[in-house]
Amino acid sequence: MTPLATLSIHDHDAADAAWWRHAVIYQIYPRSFADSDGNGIGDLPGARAKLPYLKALGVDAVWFSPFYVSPQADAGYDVADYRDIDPLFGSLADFEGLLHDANALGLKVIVDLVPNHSSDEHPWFQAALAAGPGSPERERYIFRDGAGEHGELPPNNWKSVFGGPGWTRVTEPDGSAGQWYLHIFDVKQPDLNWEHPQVRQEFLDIIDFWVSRGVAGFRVDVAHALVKDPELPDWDGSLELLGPDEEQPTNAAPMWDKDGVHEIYRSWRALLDSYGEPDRILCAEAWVNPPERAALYIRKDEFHQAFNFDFLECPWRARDLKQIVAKSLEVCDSVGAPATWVLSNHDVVRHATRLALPVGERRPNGIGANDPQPDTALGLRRARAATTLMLGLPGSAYVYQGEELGLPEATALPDELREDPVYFRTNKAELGRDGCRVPLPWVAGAPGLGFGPGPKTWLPQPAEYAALAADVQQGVPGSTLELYRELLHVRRERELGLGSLREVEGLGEEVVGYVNTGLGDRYPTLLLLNLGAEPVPVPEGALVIVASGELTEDGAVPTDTAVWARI
Ligand code: TEU
Repeated sequence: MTPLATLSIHDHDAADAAWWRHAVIYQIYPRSFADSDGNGIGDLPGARAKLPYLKALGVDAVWFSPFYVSPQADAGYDVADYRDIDPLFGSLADFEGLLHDANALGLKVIVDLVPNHSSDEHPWFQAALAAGPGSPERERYIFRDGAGEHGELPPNNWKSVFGGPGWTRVTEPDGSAGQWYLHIFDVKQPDLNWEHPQVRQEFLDIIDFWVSRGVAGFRVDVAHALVKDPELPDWDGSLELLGPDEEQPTNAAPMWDKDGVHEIYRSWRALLDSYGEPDRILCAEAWVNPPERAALYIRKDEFHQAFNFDFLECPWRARDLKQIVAKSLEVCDSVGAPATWVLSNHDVVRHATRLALPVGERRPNGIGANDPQPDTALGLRRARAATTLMLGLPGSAYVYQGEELGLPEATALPDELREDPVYFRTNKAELGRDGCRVPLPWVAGAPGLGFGPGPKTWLPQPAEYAALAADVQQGVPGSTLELYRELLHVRRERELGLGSLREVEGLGEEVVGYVNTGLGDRYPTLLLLNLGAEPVPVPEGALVIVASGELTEDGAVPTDTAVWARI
C-alpha cells in the first residue's frame, strides 16, 4: 500500500516490557459484580465464580474496589479495619480462595488502598474522640479548635467534595461542645494526619500485609490529597479543579497535590521494590491538572501508573482526542511511565451514556428521570468506538465492570433508593454516582438478571439491562461483549500495549488515525476513528481486522465508528 504520512508521537522502549506497562485491568466494584448468597449485594465468592468469565474476556488483572470492614457510609471507601474483609463481602479465607483461583488462571489481583481518610468507626478515630483535645490520639487526625468566641465556627471555610462543610464539631468526653475535625469527603471519613509518623508506618504495614497475601498491587484512593497546606488557609476556589477548562492548577488549592505527597509514595515504592520480582504496582487516583503535575506521580521511584482522567473527560471531538492522546504520551514519556487509559469507573457517568451528552459540556454527577435522557444508541455506538481507540493505544488500560456489556448509566433510579452520600450532602442537588453502580446483568431470563441466586439487587436494574445480559451477548458476533473479547485478543496478539505510536496526518479535521507498530515494529496496525458525518475510506491495501460497528457497503468507516486494520 502507499505509505501513510505519519508523525511519531511515542517511541516504545522495547527493552522494558514489564506486565503493568501494557496490562488491561478490570475493575470490580464488589457490591455490584456478582452475589453468591442472595442478599442483593455482591461478594467475594460471587466474584470468584466469575473469574473464568474474566479470563475468557482477556484481561490481565483485576482491581477490587474496597471490600474491607466498613460501615459503608461511602460504599466501602470508609475503612474501619484495613486488614480484614467486611462480612458483607465474605472473609479473609474467601479472599485467599479467590486469589488462588485468579492466580491459577493467570489473573493478577490489585486491591484498593484508602489512605487519605479512615472511617469514623476506625479504632484510631474512636480513641481520638475518647481521649479528648490535646491527646496524642487526636494527632493522628486533623482536629482543630473552632473559630469564633466559643469555638462555634469551623476552623476554616473548606467544603467537603461531597457537598456541605468540610469540618464537623465533636462532643467531648465531658459532654461539652468541642473541637472540629477535617473531612474532605463524608462526615464519616475523617482525614488522617500524614505528618504523623504512626500514620506513615501504619500504611507501610498495611501494604506489607496485603503483599504477603499475594496481591499484585494497589490502586491508591485520592492520592493527591494526603498532604495539606499546614496553615490550612481558607479556600474559595472550586474543589474539583478537573479538566482542561479549569483556570487554576489543582495545586492552587491548599488540600490538593502538595509536593509533600511524593515523599510518601517514594517510601511505598521502595517497600514494593524490596519484594523483588514480579513487580507489585501502585496506581494513582490523582485528579490533577495540568498533566505535567500528574506526571510527577509516575516518576521512576513513585507510582507505576496514574489514571489518565484527561482522556476520560475528553470531549467527543477529533481535535481534542488527538491533542489529549499526544499530550498524555508526551508527559508519560518524559518520566518513562506508561500511559494509563480509562473511560469509566464507579465515580463517573458510564461512557456508553456520557458520550451521548452534549459535546463539550461539563459531565454531570449523575443523571435522573427528570433530566433529558441521552440517546442510548448514539452513546453505545460512540462508547464502542472510544473503547476501540483506547485499547489500540500503547500503555495500560482499565475497564470498568459492565462496560464490556455496553451498559448505559441507570438514569431513572427512584430517588428514595439512592445511597451515594453526594446526593444527601448536596441536598439532592447532585444525584451522585449510584447510576453507574447498578448490579450487573448476567442472565437475561433469571430473577435479578442472574446477579445472585434470587431476585434481590441492592439497586434496581433498568429494564434495558435484560437485553444486555452477558448470556445474551456471549458468542453473538457484533455484540459489545464479543467486541471487547476480540479487541483484547487482537491487542495481545499484535502487542499493541507495547507499541510505538505514530499519528496519521492528512485525514482531515474529524478523523483520528494512528499507526501502532506493536512491539519492535512486528505488527503495524492502523487505528482509524471517524467522528465526522461522512464515511471515511480505509486506505487501499489495509485489511480491517476489528470494527466497532458495521462498515458501509463499500467498506468505508461511518460516523462514530473505529477500526483496526492490518497494514
Ligand atoms: O474518589 C475521589 C474523588 O474525588 C472523586 O471521584 C469524587 O468522589 C467524585 O467526583 C465525587 O462526586 C475516590 C473514590 O474513587 C470514590 O469512590 C470515593 O468516594 C472517594 O475517593 C472518597 O474515598
